[in-house]
Amino acid sequence: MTEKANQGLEKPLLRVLKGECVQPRPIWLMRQAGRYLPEYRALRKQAGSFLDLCYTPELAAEITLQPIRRYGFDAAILFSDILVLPDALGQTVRFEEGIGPKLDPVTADNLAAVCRPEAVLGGGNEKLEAVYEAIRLIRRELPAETALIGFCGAPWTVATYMVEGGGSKTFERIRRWAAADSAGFAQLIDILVDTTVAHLLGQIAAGVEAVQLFESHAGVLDTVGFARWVLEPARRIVTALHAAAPDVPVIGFPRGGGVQLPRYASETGIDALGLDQSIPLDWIDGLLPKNFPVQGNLDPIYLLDGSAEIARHVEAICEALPERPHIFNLGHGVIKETDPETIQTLVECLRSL
Ligand code: 1CP
Repeated sequence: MTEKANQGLEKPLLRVLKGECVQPRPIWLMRQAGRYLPEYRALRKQAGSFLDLCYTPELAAEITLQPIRRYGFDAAILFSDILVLPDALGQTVRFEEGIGPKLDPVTADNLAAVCRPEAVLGGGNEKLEAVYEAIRLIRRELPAETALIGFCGAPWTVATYMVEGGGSKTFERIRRWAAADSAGFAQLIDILVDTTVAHLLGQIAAGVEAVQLFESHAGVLDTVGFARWVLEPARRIVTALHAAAPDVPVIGFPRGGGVQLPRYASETGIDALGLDQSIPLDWIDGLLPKNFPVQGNLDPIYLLDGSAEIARHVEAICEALPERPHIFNLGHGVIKETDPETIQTLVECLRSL
């Protein structure tokens, strides 16, 4: 097949990730599967717990496909969670209704007992195998033009939950550990780098076509911490992925990374940069190399109260990136009170530009 014919067959989202400008711009949304959808809430009730949903391949596959059927997004993102990795490593992870994740905290003293990399690195982890089975089921059902994105939390972000024992506002425990005993804390980050690579390669072998690294808490570190705990682990992960799976693009999403974003793009080796809603698009556009793909960055708050202003916000984002390969997305996840109809409006707005 000629290169041109081949390109014509490639999925729009994957073409953008390889540096092409595609119109209309492909779209998917972070947290596109989840609690704002009545069909998700119905299935969620059937499963015993959130982790049961993640580890039941038929249910995880069905939830992944729900927003694709409704909206025809250009990508499905695997329904799973960044905390399946600590769970697979042996840490106790629970999701409490209305509260969020709760973990028995990892400390310098219990690290070796609580966190067992061999449970993941050997392959054959029952929990992660269920995730890979979900991916195989999804690939069978997915429309030909829709890409499948796999993901992991980046090591720093996953470590925040492991060390704080859940979500946090101050991140005091983890920042103290990293500052006072950086060699000890590096052992946890090293485990997460290696097992993240293994889990992403497992997802790729099962059929995901691109992967995203969610660094949701990049914004709480100073420049020294950002270099050591965000840039360096991402660089190691991307290097290992590119060596083993050179055709699979890696999207990095260092939320709250602000002025560090150009460094993140150039020093980690990622193929595309996810932008949160705080990033001025003209600023980042002027600093990234020509043809370097970006993803984002509509503030999810605009989807909450009706749809009157959406067209204006969508146009402003597209006009700020006139010649940049761009995947339309939010600056963070869909908020659970969002009306599903508003998302339909968003997709129609973008596709009619
Ligand atoms: O039904 C429920 O009550 C569970 C809600 C829920 C859902 C739908 C959680 C708990 N996780 C998920 C799915 C999920 N999580 C996906 C699926 C794919 C999709 O996007 O549609 C993805 C990619 C994630 C990733 C994730 N989990 C992140 C990174 C992205 C982000 O939001 O910053 C993080 C930080 C988590 C941890 C997590 N899992 C769930 C909650 C409530 C949280 C956040 C806890 C906190 O507030 O710190």
